[in-house]
Amino acid sequence: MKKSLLSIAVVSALAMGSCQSPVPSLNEAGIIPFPASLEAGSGIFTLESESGIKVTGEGEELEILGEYLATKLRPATGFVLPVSRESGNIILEMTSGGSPDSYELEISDSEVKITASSGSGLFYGIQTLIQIFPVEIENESLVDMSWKIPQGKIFDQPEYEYRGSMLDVARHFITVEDVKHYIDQMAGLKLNYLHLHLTDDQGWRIEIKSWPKLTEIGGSTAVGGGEGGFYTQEQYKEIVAYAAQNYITIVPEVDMPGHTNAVLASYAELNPGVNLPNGKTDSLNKAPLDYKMPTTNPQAAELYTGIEVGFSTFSTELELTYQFVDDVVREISEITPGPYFHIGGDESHVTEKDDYVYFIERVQNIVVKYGKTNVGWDEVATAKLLPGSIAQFWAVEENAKLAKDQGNKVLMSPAKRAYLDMQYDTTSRIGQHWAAYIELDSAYLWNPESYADGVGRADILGVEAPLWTETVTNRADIEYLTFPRLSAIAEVAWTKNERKDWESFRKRIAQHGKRWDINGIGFYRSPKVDW
Ligand code: TNX
Repeated sequence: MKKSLLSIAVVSALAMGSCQSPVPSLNEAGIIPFPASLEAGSGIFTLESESGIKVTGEGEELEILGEYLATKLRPATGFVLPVSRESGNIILEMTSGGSPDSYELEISDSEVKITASSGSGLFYGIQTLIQIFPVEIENESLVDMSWKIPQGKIFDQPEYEYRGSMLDVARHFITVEDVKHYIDQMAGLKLNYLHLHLTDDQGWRIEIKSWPKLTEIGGSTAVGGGEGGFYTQEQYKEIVAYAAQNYITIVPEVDMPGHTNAVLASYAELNPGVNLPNGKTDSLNKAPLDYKMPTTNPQAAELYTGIEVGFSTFSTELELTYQFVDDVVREISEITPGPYFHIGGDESHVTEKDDYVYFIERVQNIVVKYGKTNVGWDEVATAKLLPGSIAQFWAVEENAKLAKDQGNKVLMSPAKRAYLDMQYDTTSRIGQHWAAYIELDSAYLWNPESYADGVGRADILGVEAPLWTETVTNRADIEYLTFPRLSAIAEVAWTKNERKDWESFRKRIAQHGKRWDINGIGFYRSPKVDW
């Protein structure tokens, strides 16, 4: 019995070896996002048991990057792949000069060499190299096959400096472990900013030591009435550090003055007394029909577990509101090394226009006081933005234009293309469709620089794909809505528009599907692709 099992294993291993598909040319390797320039050679390079990784140039990062690459290649190959300064036929070289995030990758018959002038550049070169290896490289255990890759040369650099995604950890809490898993996927796509939507009507998800009831009360539930959750500051730091190891910067968001019911439920003294919608709104994204002007109300709001938006607001006249904002921005900024602080500012339907403008202008200064650059949803451009502030376009083109006219940059997240919570089609098991149904080709086929009237290349900081989580409760839900669309958005953000090609993307993404299968990632099998 044992023997026959063994011989079946041997035979199938041999068969696998002999049937192994021919090495595709570098043009056909499933590289996503597609590189800035690529020249396919004719030969192949073979990774062997004697191979090693040699790091050269200045910087302690090099050893870490070498180990990172080795860790990716060891399990499936079973090779030792020592990392050293002395020898190895996979070379990571840090040079000086060159634009940040750019790298060169050269594969010859005897060696593979990645050259860059920054850690991020080398990291991106490593991601490309991993994608050039046969998909079986993703396996956690030994695969008996030869590890051949096509020769050629790549020079690569991103079109946009900000390439991001957002997780709404407020509507449903997302655990540290799941955020890290998301970061792993982002890293493979050369995305470099993770925006965390930390607060909303349904939940407050970050410990604030000077206002402890925010998490105690405000963090205690979620959409649908689940148990909620929050990150301690230590856990948040852990996410920040994990992201940094993956060359990803965290952008924290505290959404205000609307989307603040969780705060108003935690601290009565901050509640101006706009009451819950009580189901009296007619559809998503509309203010409550029975809205009345705020009155002073010493009662805390009730916790909210529905999915209406636009019914809550801070009092913009109350001094305590600004003390609160100051404390929150200070505590979060202290544990956020990245340059940005997102103040939300969307859908404040029950804040008077003048009050809204006053609030945004005042809060911008608090953010700057703590050394950060403001980011806000496009509505913030109806206020006078500080120089350098960023407006995140999601819905209203005129707002994006207002930001540009003030000399501010725009982050592109058009809901009709870049919202990962939109359904693919009418049969999608979760998601919303108020903005659009977004099939994979729709997520791919748009050009940030011609999308919003009057907003051109020079006005755009980058592209971000947000995942709102009203209908998302676990990792499987995240993966179903995110993949393959996040790969499409990553290419929109990295690759120049003239080098994008849907037919080529369709083929390349199919290879990623095989990788996701090996990694147990439950992606949406779009009918637009032959998986
Ligand atoms: C609009 S996008 C919102 C969010 C919702 C999302 C659902 C934005 C700035 N506001 O509050 O979660 O729609 O798709």
